[in-house]
Amino acid sequence: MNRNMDRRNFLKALGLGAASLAMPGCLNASQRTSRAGEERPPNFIIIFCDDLGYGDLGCFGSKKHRTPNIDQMAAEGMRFTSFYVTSGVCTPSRSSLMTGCYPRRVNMHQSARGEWVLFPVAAKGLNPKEITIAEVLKRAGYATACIGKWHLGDQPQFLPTKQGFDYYFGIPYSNDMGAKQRKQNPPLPLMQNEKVIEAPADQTTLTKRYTEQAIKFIATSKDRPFFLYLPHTMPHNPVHSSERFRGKSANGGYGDCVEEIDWSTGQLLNTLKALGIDRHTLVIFTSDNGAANRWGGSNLPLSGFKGSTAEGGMREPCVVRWPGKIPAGTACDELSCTMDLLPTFAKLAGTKPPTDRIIDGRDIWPLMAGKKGAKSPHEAFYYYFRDQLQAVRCGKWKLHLPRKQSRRGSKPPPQLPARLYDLNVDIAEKSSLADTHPDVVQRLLALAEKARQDLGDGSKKGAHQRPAGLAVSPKPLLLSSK
Ligand SMILES: [Ca+2]
Repeated sequence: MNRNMDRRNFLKALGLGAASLAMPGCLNASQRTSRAGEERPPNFIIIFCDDLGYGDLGCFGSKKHRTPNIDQMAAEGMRFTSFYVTSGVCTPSRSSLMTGCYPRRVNMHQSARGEWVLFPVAAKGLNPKEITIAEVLKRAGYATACIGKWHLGDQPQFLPTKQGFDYYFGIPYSNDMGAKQRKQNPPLPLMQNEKVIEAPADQTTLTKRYTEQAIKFIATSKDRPFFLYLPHTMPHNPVHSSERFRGKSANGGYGDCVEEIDWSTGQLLNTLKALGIDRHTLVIFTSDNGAANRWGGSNLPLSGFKGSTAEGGMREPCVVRWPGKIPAGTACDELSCTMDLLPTFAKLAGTKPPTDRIIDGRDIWPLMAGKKGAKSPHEAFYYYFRDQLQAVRCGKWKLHLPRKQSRRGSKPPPQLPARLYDLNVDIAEKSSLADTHPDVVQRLLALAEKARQDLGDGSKKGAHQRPAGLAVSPKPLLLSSK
């Protein structure tokens, strides 16, 4: 891109005239505070894929997918190689990104009916009383937008616009939850703010439309700090991509999606450069959980898949870029997680995370900044599957707790023994050292007990859980009649 291309020409090249920049919920030029030339709080962009695996990007070892833009982002920034989500599935994982808390803390570890995620017309939703990362930043003067898949409640009181986002464009839950897959469900809704604008959503153009919406939001918000949360619908199955990418990758429809997301990421980074805000913007690229054991994704070299507490279910590829602030071409293997983004962003925005409640995340700016000797702020990290605590990590050690297998069936579930892995040398969790390191097992069991008391385990409640939101008579999201 020509660096001298001015904003108008750039936007024209993207097919975005000035008129198309008028977006509901965004302030106009006279309402904005220009901070150009001053040391100002950074903009934040979180690109959050759905079910993208640890081994699905070139910069994380994929030989199948062409991801030059994300690889370039990694070359200009930092790869986090021990970056976790708090669950192997969508809803609980997203509740942690939004609140900086474990899913059980905010009671979003399963649906009101005990399912592993929320389904359409769910009674449950992220409690509006929780203070989301968007609310923290909005209170600090940020423009905020959520563009993509939400999945934290589809009732009016739970939608993004009620959780700190000025603007919302996207689908409220997974792309396999429409009437096509389950007859009792409403057609998959595409929403703008609180209104269904298309049903069923044309999924082939979703990534493209999200990208256009994201660019519009960035352009409209460029003179004030902004927070863009871009939770892509892809590459969650059923995979769809626009014509330009369809059938072009070496890995079927899944690879097509990944390559379109890579293109999308390049478009956003080019937009930041063209608008002159590249050096004012921290961009994070990661995923909500690991790849599933079918559909074409890869978690290699990790073992396990989406929905499990193996590393492959919960350790995500993560790239962080902020020119001039995050050292280029580096990697960080210290344990960190999506819960850390709320306190980290709060600090960088010159504000504080909520102080009236427990926040599990910690400020990881020293890690991102490449501060010499910086260590993970977490004594322990807990791996839950639905309501069950299944594993704990402390430093290089990961202990899979002895437990009954959760699978239901006619036979009694088998008892699983404790398994201990040194993740520094055994990232694929192949050789248990439980027998030779009983002291480490005891130490991690004690940490697990702390989590049980605090967050709960199975039907046992924790001492410091907070309630989810609950709708009395949930209704489907339908295309409004004109
Ligand atoms: Ca997911």
